[in-house]
Order: sequence, then C-alpha cells, then structure tokens
Amino acid sequence: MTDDTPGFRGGAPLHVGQLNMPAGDAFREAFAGIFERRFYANHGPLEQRLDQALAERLGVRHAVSMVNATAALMLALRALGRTGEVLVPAFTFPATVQAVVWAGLTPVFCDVDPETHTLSAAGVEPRIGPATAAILGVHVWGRGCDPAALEELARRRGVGLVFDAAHAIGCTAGGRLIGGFGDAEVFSFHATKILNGAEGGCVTTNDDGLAARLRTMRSFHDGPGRLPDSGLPRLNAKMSEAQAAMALLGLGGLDALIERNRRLYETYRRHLAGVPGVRFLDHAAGERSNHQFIVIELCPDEAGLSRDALLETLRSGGILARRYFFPGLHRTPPFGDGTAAALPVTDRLCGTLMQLPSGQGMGAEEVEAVCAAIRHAVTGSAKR
Ligand code: T4K
Repeated sequence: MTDDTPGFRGGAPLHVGQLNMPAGDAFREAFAGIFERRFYANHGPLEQRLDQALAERLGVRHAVSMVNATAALMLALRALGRTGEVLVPAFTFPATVQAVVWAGLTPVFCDVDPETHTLSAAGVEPRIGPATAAILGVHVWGRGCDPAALEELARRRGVGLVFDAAHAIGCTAGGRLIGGFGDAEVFSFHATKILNGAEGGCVTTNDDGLAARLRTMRSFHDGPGRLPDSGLPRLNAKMSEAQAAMALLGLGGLDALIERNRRLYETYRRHLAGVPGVRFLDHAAGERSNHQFIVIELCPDEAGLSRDALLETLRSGGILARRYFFPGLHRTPPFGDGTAAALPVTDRLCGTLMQLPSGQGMGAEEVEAVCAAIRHAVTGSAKR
C-alpha cells in the first residue's frame, strides 16, 4: 500500500471477527449474581435459563447448551447412535470435520453448490451408499443448506441428518428459522460469532430422545433431563455459568446487532457495486440473515490482481480481511494433501473468496474506507 492508498488509518486493525460485547453494567450485574450464588458450573440457573431462551427464540423443542460448538457437533453425531461414513463438505471450518472423526465416524467429502456454497440434495445423493451413516450439512455464511430437500433425502435413504449452524443463528431457510431442521442443528457462541458467549455452543432438536441422550452425554453431573443409568458415553462438555451469562446477554441484544450488521452489509454492497471483478455475496431473497459475514469473490482476470494480492494490500493498511475457508479440508492434513482428488467448486471458492471486517467494531466510515481501499487496489482509483 502506498502513502496515497486509502485504507483504515489511525485505529486498531480491523479484524473479521465480530467481537460483540455486552454493555459493561449488564455484564457486571450478571457476573455479580454468579458470585453471590457461588454457583459457577454443573448446570446452574443461567445455563438452564439459556437452554429455555434458545429453544423459545429458535422455535424448537430442545436446546442443549455445551462448552463449544465443536463438542456439540461431536456429541450430536455420537448421539445418533450410527456407525460408518458421514457426507460432509470440505468447504468449512476444520471443527466440522474434526468432530466427525472424534465421534468415531469417517468423513467423506462432497463438493458444494456454486451459488449457495453449501451441500445440496442433488450433489449429495450420488454419494450415499451402504456405509453412509449421516449427512452433515453446513449453513455457511448463514445461508440455509437446502434443509428441506436434505430432510426429504435423508428420510428416503434412511440416513441421519445434522446441520452445522455455527454461522446461522437468526437466519431462515425456506422462511423457517434455522434450528429445527434434520435430527439436530449445532450453533456456536465463540467470541467471534454474532452471539458471543466467550466460547459456547448448543445443539437444538425436536427429537425428545436425542435431547435426553445429549443432556446425559454432555456432562458427568445430574443435570436436568439426564437419563439415569443409560450406559451412554459421557464427556465434560457442559457450559459454565459465566458462558451462559454472556450468551444470555448476547441473545438479548441479538436483534439490534443483526440490524446493525444489516446496515453495514448494505453499505458494503453499495460501495462495492461496479468494482471490476468483485462479486458481492448476497443473501437469498425472502430469507432472513444475521449478516454476520461479509464475503466477496474476486475474479482475478477482471480485477487484474489475485485474491491473495488484494488481501496483502489490504493487510498492509490494517484491514485484516481473510481467506475463508482456505485451503479446502480435502487438501488439509489429516484429511488430505495437495494430491487430493479435486472438488472443483470447493477449489474455486477457496482460491477466490475473502471475508471482510464487520461487527460491533465497525461503522459506516470504516466500511467505506475498506471499500475505497478495495476499489483503489483494483482500479488504481478510490473514487466512489
Ligand atoms: N463450524 C463452523 C462452520 C465454524 O465456523 C466454527 C467456528 C465451528 C464449527 C466451531 O465452533 P466453536 O467450537 O469454536 O464454537 C475462529 C473461531 O475460533 C471459531 O469459533 C470460528 N468458527 C472460526 C471461523 O473462527 P480462528 O482461530 O480462525 O479465529 P481467531 O480466533 O483467530 O479470531 C479471528 C479474529 O478475531 C482474529 O483476527 C483476532 C480477533 N479476535 C479473536 C478473539 C477470539 C480478537 O480480537 N479477540 C478475541 O477474543 O477461529
């Protein structure tokens, strides 16, 4: 970046993570309650309140909170009680596929749809075989992973269906809130997610039996809804009261954050319109999104520079945009390496997509500066 290059100046670097923090007073009050009760873990009142609030918010019978989404995915898959292979995208965060392995199942990578970036029923069906235990779809960017069609497919072929909904709280698919699709869905409350529990996650399900198994497997303690003497494998994957306090505060402020994100998203969309080679990732018409992720695809031939060259230019101006996801997991140890069979759509997306900063730390001015820096890198001019 040269001296006359527009970019973010005079502040902290702009990260892609959301880092949505509750108001200090509310935070102090919630934590004072924990200290007064001297109840820090083992399914305390805040964890129970969170499970209820999440289930109500997502319109689902059960929400079972956990220490993080990775453990929640592991337990959701294990609680299906199936063995064999899990059909999963390679275009996802490593936790999705590591959870499959930790659950004692074998991941089989499927390519994703070029428009939605998620698994589709048509793409997955040819990969279903006698060893298939389940399909694990990922609602990447909060865009629904064709859930109704995958539900029909899973029912017809007799396989399990779980969704990694780490990105998707507050989003809809086919007009229905994500949370009640398939056998189970899994949300993340990591600090960089729109609902920040300073780590945390949950499984949601409409299946009473699955919920009871999850409530048993998530800890060694007598939490609510636990099955006595079930013989199920158990783990310390329970959520602490501190996490639950943070997540409850986040849930209370979620709608305001989504609205704030939506305004940032519109600003990005307006200011990136017409930049050669930059394709802005829109959300499906008629669906609700949390607008947590601002994603662009860069066509190097039209833009005159590669995605990685653009990232480097932005980085030198304090704009920490990121490749997301890179490389595809079919090319990442322990799942594969550079010689892995191509997944053409995944390979293309991994080479051309990037995530731009958003969230509480950004305002319209910062968004405009990021867009001007992109425009300048591509066209040599920052004019809007
Ligand atoms: N499935 C999907 C599709 C996921 O995306 C994820 C997690 C999971 C499953 C598993 O969920 P969890 O088990 O984590 O609940 C981060 C997060 O660790 C991870 O939760 C998230 N997805 C993933 C996409 O991003 P990193 O290691 O690449 O990002 P990190 O921690 O370097 O943070 C991003 C930026 O935010 C950095 O530039 C620094 C900044 N940051 C981060 C934290 C945590 C801060 O400034 N302060 C902070 O406290 O994985």
